[in-house]
Amino acid sequence: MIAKTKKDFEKLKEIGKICGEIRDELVRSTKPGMTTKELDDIGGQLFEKAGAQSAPIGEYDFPGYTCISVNEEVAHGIPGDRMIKEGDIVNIDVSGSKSGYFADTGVSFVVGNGEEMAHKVCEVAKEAFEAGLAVAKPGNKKNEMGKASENVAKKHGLTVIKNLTGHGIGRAIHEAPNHIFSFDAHWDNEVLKEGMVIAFEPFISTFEEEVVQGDDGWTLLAEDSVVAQYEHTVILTKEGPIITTL
Ligand code: M3C
Ligand code: CO
Ligand code: CO
Repeated sequence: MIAKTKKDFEKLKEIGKICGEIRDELVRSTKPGMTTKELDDIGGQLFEKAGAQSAPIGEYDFPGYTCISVNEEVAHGIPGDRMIKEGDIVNIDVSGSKSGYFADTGVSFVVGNGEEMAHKVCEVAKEAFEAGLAVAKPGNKKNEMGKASENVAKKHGLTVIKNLTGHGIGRAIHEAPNHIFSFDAHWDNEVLKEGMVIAFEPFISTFEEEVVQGDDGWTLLAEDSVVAQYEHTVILTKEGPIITTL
């Protein structure tokens, strides 16, 4: 969407704050020995307390309030009886709506102490997000964001997952612009606009460039590499980006 009115900004910030707080609470609650379903149930309670709705459930009938993906699971992991262990790389992706406005945010992190490479991909995913955000200005080409994020991955000897992209958001979880690439998609000439609301979400890998669909019809899997994501919802303005999900 293009945010225009005071109400648009207020409502986008309200649901952004709710999703950001749920994400942070789920990260804090993640302990070895817990199942991903136990974590997701906390997310469900927090959505209810905030008077907000889970977007995966509301928009897609996804079997969970949030998406929780562990190790080889990269995204759209279904909360279930998988037990979280020390050293696991966990992605918590929280998206929701309130009063018809949406937000989407995600983070990957290592539970306790893990392999150095797992910590590194998480840090680089955040750095790739920040590099894209630095050029997320009305009037710039959308592809500047992808270029900046791919350059960060390359600098660290890592790759970007090319078949997962960011997206427009606002009055639905996924809306125009349909794809915000995290790599140099040179054919993409679209220009960023004042008030545009986007979810930018680079996925950084140790060497792969694509994820594959799992047998459950939801989970997106890495075949052999370690992958991390970092995502926020952002309103673009000429005064600078407003991150609703901080
Ligand atoms: N929040 C998710 C979508 C959840 S709906 C099941 C997203 O938009 O960030 C992703 N899209 C692709 C991978 S993760
Ligand atoms: Co998301
Ligand atoms: Co998203």
